[in-house]
Amino acid sequence: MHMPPCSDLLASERHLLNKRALIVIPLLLLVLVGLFFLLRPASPPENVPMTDESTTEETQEKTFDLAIAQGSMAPNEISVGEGDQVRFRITSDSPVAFHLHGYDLESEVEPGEPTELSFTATISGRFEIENEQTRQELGVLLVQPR
Ligand SMILES: [Cu+2]
Repeated sequence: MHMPPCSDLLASERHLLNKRALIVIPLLLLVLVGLFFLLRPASPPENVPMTDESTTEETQEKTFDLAIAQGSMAPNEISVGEGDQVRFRITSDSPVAFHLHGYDLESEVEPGEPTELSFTATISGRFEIENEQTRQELGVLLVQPR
């Protein structure tokens, strides 16, 4: 008696299926990895430049602590951008008539009484800050145009 041919046939078919699986599975993995790399970098670059633009173009709120001692102010140069909301917090060791030229804002500052001066920097340019009582220059405000 001889062996039925079917077992031989099955064995060769199984062998063929294994061969196909060896080719198809790595191909599927390759496609999945390719899709992963194609889709992954798409999201971050869209968000990054947006935040950079908003910080350079939008006006800002800026607060400066200005300390006057023995007739001189620190810092004596204040730089802002046109349209910025500016707030000065001024302290002095002696009574001072704080006068910002150009904007023509004046504030009396007494020792031990921090005084606030708020304004919008609508005019660009270089403006003198003076102690109106002594006619001494305390510093300058620089407003950069946009
Ligand atoms: Cu003045």
